[in-house]
Amino acid sequence: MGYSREENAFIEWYPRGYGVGFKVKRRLFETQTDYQRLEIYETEGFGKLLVLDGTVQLVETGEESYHEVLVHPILLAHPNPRRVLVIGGGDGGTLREVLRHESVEKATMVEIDDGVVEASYLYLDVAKDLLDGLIKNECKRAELVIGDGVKYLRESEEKFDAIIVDSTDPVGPAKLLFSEEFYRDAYEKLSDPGIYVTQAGSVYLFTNELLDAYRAMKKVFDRVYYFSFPVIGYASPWSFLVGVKGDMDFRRVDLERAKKLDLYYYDPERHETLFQMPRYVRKLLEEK
Ligand code: AG3
Repeated sequence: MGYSREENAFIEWYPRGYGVGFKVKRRLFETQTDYQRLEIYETEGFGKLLVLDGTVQLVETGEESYHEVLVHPILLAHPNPRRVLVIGGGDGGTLREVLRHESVEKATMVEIDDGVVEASYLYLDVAKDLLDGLIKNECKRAELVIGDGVKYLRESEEKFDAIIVDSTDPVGPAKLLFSEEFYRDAYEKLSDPGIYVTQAGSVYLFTNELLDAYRAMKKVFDRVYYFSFPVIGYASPWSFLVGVKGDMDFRRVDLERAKKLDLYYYDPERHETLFQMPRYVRKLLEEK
């Protein structure tokens, strides 16, 4: 675990000495926010790189590999997502994808660290215009709340058709987002039908954290699904967990609506390929 910064490379180290890295030209920005250490690098071949507490959050070239897959499968499985909550995701990539769905009337992004929003607006070409609008509170269909997602959800009096957790790993500020208690709050605030998705770490390297989250979600949601996908910049495949409230089948997506989105990375016509996994992971999930 940890990371190394060499003269011209940034490497994130996962357990057992597995590394994911980028050759970098220079570091553009570095700061300690109220919550974490934030760095932005210019990479050689993947645009800019955003790092929080030594963990890779995204590279500009390839961020679709994560944002499309986090957002579109669940919103295309839901019959009519109108109200969406994003927790985390301060770089704006997730919200940007949410707003591509015409059915979405209002989306709220609750990010704990305004340092991430500001640095992403200033340095990253991910969702600049959107972040600018959010900061000025000028977006018609979207709003930004700087605050703790756990608290926000607990105190919210609204219901959401979809809740998307785009967090850092389950340590530090994000730990509570992977707790049974939080899943209960989320379930309560989902409409019926409603759908929840969270990123859930590397399939191979964070298997225990993944199983813990899966087990906790099983206690709360009516159905829980696992899927994984290669994500550029992370120890792939990366896992995602989906929780459903009410009667909805996450194995089916609306291909008519999908056509309008003109996706680059996630392929709704091959939706079933999301569900492939190593046999031992399937066995472990079945045991739970
Ligand atoms: N969300 C972070 C996923 C976790 C990455 N973990 C890691 N590299 N160890 C990404 C935010 C993108 N909107």
